[in-house]
Amino acid sequence: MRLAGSRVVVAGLGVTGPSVVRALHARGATVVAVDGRTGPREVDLADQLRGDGVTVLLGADAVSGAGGVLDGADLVVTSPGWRPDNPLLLAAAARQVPVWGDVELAYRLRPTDQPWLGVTGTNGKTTTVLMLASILRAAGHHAVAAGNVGLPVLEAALADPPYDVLALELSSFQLHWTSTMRLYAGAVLNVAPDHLDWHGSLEAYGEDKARVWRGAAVRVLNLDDPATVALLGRASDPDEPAAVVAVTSGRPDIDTAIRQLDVASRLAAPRLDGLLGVVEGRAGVVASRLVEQPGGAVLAEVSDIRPPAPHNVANALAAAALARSLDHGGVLSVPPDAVAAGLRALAPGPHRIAHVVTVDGVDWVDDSKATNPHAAAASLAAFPSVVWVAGGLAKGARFEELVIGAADRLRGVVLLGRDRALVAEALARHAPEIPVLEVTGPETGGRHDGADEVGAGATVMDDVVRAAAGLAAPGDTVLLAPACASMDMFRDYAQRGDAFAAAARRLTGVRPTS
Ligand code: UMA
Repeated sequence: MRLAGSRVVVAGLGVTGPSVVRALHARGATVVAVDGRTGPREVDLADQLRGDGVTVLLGADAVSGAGGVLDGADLVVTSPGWRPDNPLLLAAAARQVPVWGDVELAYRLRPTDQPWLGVTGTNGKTTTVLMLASILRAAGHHAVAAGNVGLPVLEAALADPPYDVLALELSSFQLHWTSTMRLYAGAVLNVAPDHLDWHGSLEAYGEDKARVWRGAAVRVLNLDDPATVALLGRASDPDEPAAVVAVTSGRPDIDTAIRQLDVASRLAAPRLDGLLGVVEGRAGVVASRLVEQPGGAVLAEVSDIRPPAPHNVANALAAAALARSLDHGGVLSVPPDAVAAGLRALAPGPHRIAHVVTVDGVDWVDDSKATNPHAAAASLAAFPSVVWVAGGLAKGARFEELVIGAADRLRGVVLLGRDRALVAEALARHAPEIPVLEVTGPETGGRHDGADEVGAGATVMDDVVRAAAGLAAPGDTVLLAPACASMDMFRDYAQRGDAFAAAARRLTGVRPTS
């Protein structure tokens, strides 16, 4: 599609939208940008963009799909969070106006010799792309992590000077709105129920995740996650042969791995071109047609991976497989020792099982990034005796399995947020003996209702930590692992984690160190 002279509607002016507007405007498109919010941030941004000649419409009417916004439109470029059943996007579909996501647009505009590597999965994506970018940089390349991790893909793809390679965290939302995008190599880490309200079903969610493999030369998957193995079976297409590289945090056995893949794909067994796993504390390639040494190669020590929890070892091996695939394919050189160097250079991200403070024998830990039950289960499994702080927006998730799995580690539970009753019900059913305290507070009632006030829950955290302190005994961990999204009370998970950490320090009288 020729962008110059075309009329493009840009849906959303959050983190992604401004990069889309700028890219389109610079290419001579007539841009109409819309956002349902009318807060001071949106008003300021609208003023700036109007100054550049962009039409900006704010408020409920602008995103209703009515009122002529779509008249004459050749294309809609949507921000990732917009649901497919949003009235504006439905109206575009009814008029047969194509809808792209920002990732699709970036793919079409990128330097054509720039390879893209992508990571998706319910959990671990951010950590894995940060590992991947670090490995690529250790190999001497100008590389960056972009996408759901925070840096809009367009900014990375159009950067000057251009990046040699992009390490992309791709959410199911972003993948949903891609059509022609083809990665050089794509990884699926795991698939567990999340964002079901957006996708409509677990199956549709999985299908969108599998788009990370579509047309890729190399498909990487986590063998430890049966749902991912099954997804590979469903996504296998004889017309699109790809190399398959599996990773496991356990001892890798090539025959077992091939059998697992065979079962998943039923008829056409996908090729297994590489298997990465762990043998006696050393992480590396154990069997591979893609590596030079048939006997395998050690890529890193498990102690190079921080934290060395099993799920994180699988993340690191997926990052290693993606990076090394460039080398095997003759695209960019990534020597084996860049893997260990890249992993060692990486500092753990904030709000991911981050230790806040220890007072009176109680550890306070912020895992605000655990925004779904699957992530919270991994987090709870890391501590023997926990006062669990949970709740927020459930996004269609259920909490039964999580509570059953964690019940014997729970000292007590403090619940907050709009959907806390769902967690409370699961606790009442499966762990009735565990004390549960509920904290109520101001809630914005959802993120996209045009409300200007966000972060109204910040003060509630003082009540939360007081309640948690009352339940905790020496040796316990007070763990914020909400299993829910934050946007009912906070701007995002980072603000929720910061509020928790600040309240814990206030309560315990400990000043922040930085
Ligand atoms: N909006 C409307 N109407 C709607 C929906 C949104 O007007 O129906 C407006 C909002 O008022 C807001 C803008 O659209 O101004 C927000 O768009 P968005 O929700 O797509 O979010 P962005 O700010 O563009 O951020 C997005 C990702 N957000 C989501 O996918 C929800 C960010 O991931 C990502 O970092 C950013 O793009 C980078 O380009 C965040 C996230 O929560 C971290 N991701 C989910 C997750 O990790 O679970 C997928």
